[in-house]
Amino acid sequence: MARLTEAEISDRSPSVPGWSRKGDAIEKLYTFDDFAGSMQFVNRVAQLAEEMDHHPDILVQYSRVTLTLSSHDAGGLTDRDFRLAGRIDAK
Ligand code: H2B
Repeated sequence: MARLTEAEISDRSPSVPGWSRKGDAIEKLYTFDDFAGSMQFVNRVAQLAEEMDHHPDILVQYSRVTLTLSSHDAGGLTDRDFRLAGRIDAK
């Protein structure tokens, strides 16, 4: 899948509120009450990632989870990153 152009990335960014651009990736921080809340969220993200065959980098820091999305095979951001970000925040 082709990398998105800078113009395409700017167009797509408003569709994923809270995600910020970090170089070749987009990133979002989620906060929960405790570690169990973080892990429940991470398990839901893992299910979506497997369904879509697209996998975020996941950093768990007790009640904080940082997700970083990039398409490693394409070397940058693609439609798959924005679709997964949208699904993660859809429910
Ligand atoms: N996830 C992400 N974030 N980037 C990839 O390039 C990628 C992936 N490639 N998940 C997929 C799996 C690829 O390795 C398999 C074979 O489809």
